Amino acid sequence: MADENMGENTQEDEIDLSALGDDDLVAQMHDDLYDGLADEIAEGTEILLERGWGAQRTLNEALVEGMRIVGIDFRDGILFVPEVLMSANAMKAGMAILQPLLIASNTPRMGKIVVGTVKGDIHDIGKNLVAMMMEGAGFEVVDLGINQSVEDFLAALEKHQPDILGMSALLTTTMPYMKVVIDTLAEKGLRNDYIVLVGGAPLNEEFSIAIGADAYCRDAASAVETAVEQMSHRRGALAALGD
Ligand code: B1M
Repeated sequence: MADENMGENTQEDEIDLSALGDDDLVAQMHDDLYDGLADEIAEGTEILLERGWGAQRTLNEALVEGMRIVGIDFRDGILFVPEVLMSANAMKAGMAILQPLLIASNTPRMGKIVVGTVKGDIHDIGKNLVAMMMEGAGFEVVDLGINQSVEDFLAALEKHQPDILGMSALLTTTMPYMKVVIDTLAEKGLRNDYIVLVGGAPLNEEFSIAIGADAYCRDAASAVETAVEQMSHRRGALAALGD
């Protein structure tokens, strides 16, 4: 008897994501993100989009919120690096589907940004989201990736001549490196050539002022807003100089 039931139990364990209502599906996606199930996250993302959810809502409510929950258990020692890497991988599977939708093809060019995660830091999900949203808002984005030294940033600024330098740091031990980059720009007389925006979970506005950045960006949406604002100030100031 026991043997006969075993197959049934396995089938019952398989959840049909498309049969779930929106709230249950989102809750299930939080669980799947927690368990690092990339295929299920991709499937859930597609289902929400098919049901008319916008890319931004899907990103915020299903993916970013799921990652926030992962972060709490990581902090509390319930999840460890290998598990969180799998969650990050699952998050990226969802983001890959949303990326083209967040990037409108016909938006006018707003400016150019070079963005990277600072030296010693390999967190890239938040930075990738910022890059994606900036691109969606019409910025040309050069994404340098993770673990970027001051030399890497300087070389990229020289090569790409952006309007904005964006730096990301997720660790309290790596956030001071942003000041190293800004101080080096100042020493070389380059600081005023770029708008410097910084972001990452442990930062705040006070820190950004203390290190001499132009602005702190709480999240990807505020990074876009701030970039647009700063670009319009910069263009205004340049126009005034021309008068
Ligand atoms: Co790490 N990790 N991690 N981790 N990790 C944190 C950051 C931590 C807060 C977890 C915790 O304890 N609760 C903690 C830092 C504690 C501290 O410093 N105070 C921590 C730690 C300790 C570590 C290790 C040291 C763990 C270890 O090895 N013992 C290690 C360090 C490795 C290193 O970098 N050298 C480590 C490793 C990892 C993984 C590799 C396993 C993985 C990263 C995978 C990857 O990114 N590819 C990982 C993850 C996933 C996290 C958490 C769980 C999630 C981060 C994330 O992706 N959030 C994180 C906990 C948390 O933050 N709640 C944690 C989602 C993302 C959308 O948000 O990154 O904040 P966020 O980005 C936002 C904003 O901050 C802002 O916009 C983004 C989008 O809205 N923003 C910017 C970010 N960058 C910006 C740049 C801008 C503008 C806005 O420029 C203009």
